[in-house]
Amino acid sequence: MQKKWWHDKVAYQIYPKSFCDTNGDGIGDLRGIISKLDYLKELGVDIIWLSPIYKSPFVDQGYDISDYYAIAEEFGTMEEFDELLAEAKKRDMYLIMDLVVNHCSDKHEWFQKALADPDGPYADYFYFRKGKNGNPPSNYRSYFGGNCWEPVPGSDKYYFHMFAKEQPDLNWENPKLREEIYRMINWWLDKGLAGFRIDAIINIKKDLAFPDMEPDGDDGLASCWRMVENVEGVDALLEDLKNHTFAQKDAFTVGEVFNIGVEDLPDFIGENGHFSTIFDFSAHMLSDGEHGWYDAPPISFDAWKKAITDSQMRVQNVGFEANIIENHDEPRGVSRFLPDYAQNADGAKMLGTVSVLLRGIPFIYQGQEIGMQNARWNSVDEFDDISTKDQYRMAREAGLSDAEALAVCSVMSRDNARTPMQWKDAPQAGFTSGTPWLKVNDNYPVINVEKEEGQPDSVLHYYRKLIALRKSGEYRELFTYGKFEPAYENADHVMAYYRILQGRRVLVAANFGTDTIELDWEVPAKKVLLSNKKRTNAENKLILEKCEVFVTECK
Ligand code: TEU
Ligand code: CA
Repeated sequence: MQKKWWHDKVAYQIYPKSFCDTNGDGIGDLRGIISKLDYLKELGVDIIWLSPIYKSPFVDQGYDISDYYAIAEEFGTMEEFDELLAEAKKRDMYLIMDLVVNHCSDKHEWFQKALADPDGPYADYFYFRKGKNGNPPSNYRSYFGGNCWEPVPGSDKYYFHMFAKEQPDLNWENPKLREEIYRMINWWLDKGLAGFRIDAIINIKKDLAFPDMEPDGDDGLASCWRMVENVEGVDALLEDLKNHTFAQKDAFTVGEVFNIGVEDLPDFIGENGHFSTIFDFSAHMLSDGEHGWYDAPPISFDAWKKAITDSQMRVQNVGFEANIIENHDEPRGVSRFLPDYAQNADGAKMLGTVSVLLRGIPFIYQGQEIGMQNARWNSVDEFDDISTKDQYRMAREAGLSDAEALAVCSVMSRDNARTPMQWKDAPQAGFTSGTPWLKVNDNYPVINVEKEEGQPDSVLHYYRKLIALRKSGEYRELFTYGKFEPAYENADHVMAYYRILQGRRVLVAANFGTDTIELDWEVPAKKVLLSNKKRTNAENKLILEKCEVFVTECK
């Protein structure tokens, strides 16, 4: 396998709106990120992914871009962006941005020109179609609810949007549109970006006939992503994108791609794949309900363990995937994947160890490194997220009470990951001197950076040791290129695996159960590398206490 500069790096996702506010408007900003670069450097971060900071009406929190060449004034200026880029480079850190090109904002000038002339050239930057007998062109439901087709005012046409109606899909069949997108990407790469996280990119290829599909809900509509899953031809578009941009500048790209079959993996992340890597969402897909969050199945430990193991075994002979516990679209991992007795610092350390030491690029989401958890939500009115509000609506339409629907959304809402970063035990957790755009989690007096700096056994100190181990001179190659091999597969509540390289073998083992377990060594311990308990292991047995995680080199 040809070695790449990013193979042994550790990445960190910043959700700028909730990271650090320096001008008291309650909104995180670029100056706030600059002020925390040393904190990220000390954590061991190499690559920083910024969720969108482009000009936007913020209908979908910046994933609705109205000017790809401008920084949203809420976050700061282009000069401050250039300063952030320079400051990151000074610290040998790489910056990647979010590339949102399946759609743009309805306030983008392209779309405004299309509305002004639905038969003109800009209408072909989008999907404008005539309706059928006074109805929308097809019966697709958007990710955020409602029909994917919105009437074009003053015309007999509709426009297509897989997400909110304020996010019209861009027509990638149009070479002029593609050329505009490629120019923009290269403009940002020429500024010095190391690459991109690429949003919802599998959706750019549509079935241009937009055929009606078998309804899958009481609203008589069908989930729009089913149309995308069945259509051929996305590879050609992704190759065209790569060859006109990323490939020319050796950019690092991580695709937000769901449901890639094992037979497609080489095309996506192989030696000459469409992307450098894609996220492993296999554990997150376990909560995909038949209709939505309200009928999402609980995630069992065994299903979670199997998802990760199968993913590692499937990918390791093809390329690398990006491993996550959580991101801005998911609830906090500690609250989602762990039983009540483990939703604490030990649980955070177990999840972090299992994830960061896997084969692939670890992506840590802001706050994961201090063990941040889901917030407590008292009313649906407290949520900001359009997806959460739509899921609440669906739950109520399915007959759930307000309390039941609120409970479901409290577990799954994306806002759980978007409450402000908890810096200290001070008003608004030190995130802002003003009123935060979204409430702070009320557990900030206990879970915050400053407090954990002062606690040697805190999640924060543990993450620093964990990342240092992964990048250490002695083990860097093994954790980057070493083979993944499941360990103790039949031991209840135990998630364990080996990383093996040139005869060296490291065991990662975590006991997610409540009982102390004793297992015969498959390969005896040689040197304990990391543990969240003070115990030393017995010579002849692997012993793991409740919520104990342990990394050891083996003989
Ligand atoms: O998400 C794409 C996506 O399909 C899933 O994340 C899911 O539909 C979404 O989280 C709704 O619950 C990307 C971004 O990560 C997400 O924040 C944006 O809302 C979406 O695209 C539209 O840009
Ligand atoms: Ca601010």
